[in-house]
Amino acid sequence: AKELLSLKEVTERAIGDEVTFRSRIHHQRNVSKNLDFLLFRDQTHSIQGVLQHDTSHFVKWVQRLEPESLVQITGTLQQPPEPIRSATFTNFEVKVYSVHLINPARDLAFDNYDPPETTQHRLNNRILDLRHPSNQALFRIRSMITRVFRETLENDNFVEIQTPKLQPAATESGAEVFKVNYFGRRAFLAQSPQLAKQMTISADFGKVFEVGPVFRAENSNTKRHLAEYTGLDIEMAIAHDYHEVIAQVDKFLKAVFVALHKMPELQVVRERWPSEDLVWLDETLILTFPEGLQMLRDDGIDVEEEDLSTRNEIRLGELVKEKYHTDYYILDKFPANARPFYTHKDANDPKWTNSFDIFIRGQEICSGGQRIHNATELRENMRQAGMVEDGMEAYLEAFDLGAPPHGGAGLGLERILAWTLKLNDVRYATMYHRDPKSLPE
Ligand code: ATP
Ligand code: AMO
Repeated sequence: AKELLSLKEVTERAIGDEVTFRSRIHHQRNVSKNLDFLLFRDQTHSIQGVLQHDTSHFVKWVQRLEPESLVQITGTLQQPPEPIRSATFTNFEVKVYSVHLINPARDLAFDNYDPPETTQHRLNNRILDLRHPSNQALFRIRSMITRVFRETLENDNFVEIQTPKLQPAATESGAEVFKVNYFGRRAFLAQSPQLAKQMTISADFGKVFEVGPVFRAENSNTKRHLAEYTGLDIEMAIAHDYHEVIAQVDKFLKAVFVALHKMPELQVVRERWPSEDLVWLDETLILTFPEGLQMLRDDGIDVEEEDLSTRNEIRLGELVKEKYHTDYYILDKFPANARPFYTHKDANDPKWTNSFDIFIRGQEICSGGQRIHNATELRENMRQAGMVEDGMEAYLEAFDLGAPPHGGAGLGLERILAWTLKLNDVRYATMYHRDPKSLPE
């Protein structure tokens, strides 16, 4: 049997070599009954093929093959007539002498050689869309991010955990929770691993992380919200200060930025979604919430101390970029009103909290902070937030056992991708997105 090469491996061969590869027919240009130019595409690369043959019925048969059909090609490598410019093209042309049809494709909703601009049509035909080089590159970048998350945390002795997605109570209070029928009782899909990851710290695991699904019944269509997304969560006992949590998340994100700018896939993604290199500082900028408010006020914006609207967050991102020359920064010390019940207050002024958000290009990608570890204080805070203890019994019992001081953070994987790469819509960053319109009626 002939050795089956990937087109990436083909790039390492030489002119005159015979090669065999499996690929999609990306495009055909039928020149005559004896001459056909083909474009072949596999996961990462494309190659131009020339089919010139005396037996015109063979050429005609190939010309009738649908785009996206899976074929096995044998041919010899030759110099391309023009220099190749695209990041995904091999440096050769292949003179084709054998075409074996492995599996034909049919009823294509669109042509990947010239895909439609409209998002919805592409998302509705996702498998075809995912075959496009831009998505092949994007999902390899996504895979890099989860790998770097695991690597940086495991290096620092974090333990990977998986917590239940069926929960007895809402994990982030809020209304956006999916209810499920749990053997006749009511349960909820986890809006975050928040309660379980904190309980694991009371169980003395010290430092933990999770990569898992997060469910939010966000009944609106925005470019930032999914009904199911992938959460990257950490939780850790802290020695002195919750800035130990910031340092961990910062280490991970910087490792991602460095790895990303080394990946050839970045250029491929940019052919579809143009973006400039992300700019970040060696020493990450940490602004306090009041400092952020002041920057907005100096810009003539009338903002309250309660919280920031998305619009003001984006404006603040622009102001930070102008003043500090960074696309990546941390906003620390959020007001208590804007944060969930488990958030630890600032020891000097309970109006503020030991909690932060992280922004990329003005968009929130992470929330985190120190948690209340004192059981009495936690119950009191829940009461003040108008919460009932129903369904929270196991969580509260974990605190009666004396939890260590701790903090953590949660990042949205799709948001990291969407804003770092300027996809401008989180739906592109997940393979099979869930939003209010996703499932059949
Ligand atoms: P997170 O839930 O992670 O905090 P978020 O972006 O939903 O992220 P919120 O604090 O809930 O942040 O809201 C910030 C702003 O986003 C709000 O001021 C609101 O204007 C807007 N917003 C939040 N949720 C929605 C939504 N489902 N649809 C439209 N706008 C929203
Ligand atoms: P929060 O609710 O801010 O915090 O969520 C954490 C991060 O998750 C992402 N995110 C989303 N991504 C896509 N679609 C959504 N609907 C969506 N909602 C949120 C954002 C956000 O920053 N338990 C806390 C985290 C913690 O303190 O550890 C929490 O869930 O990137």
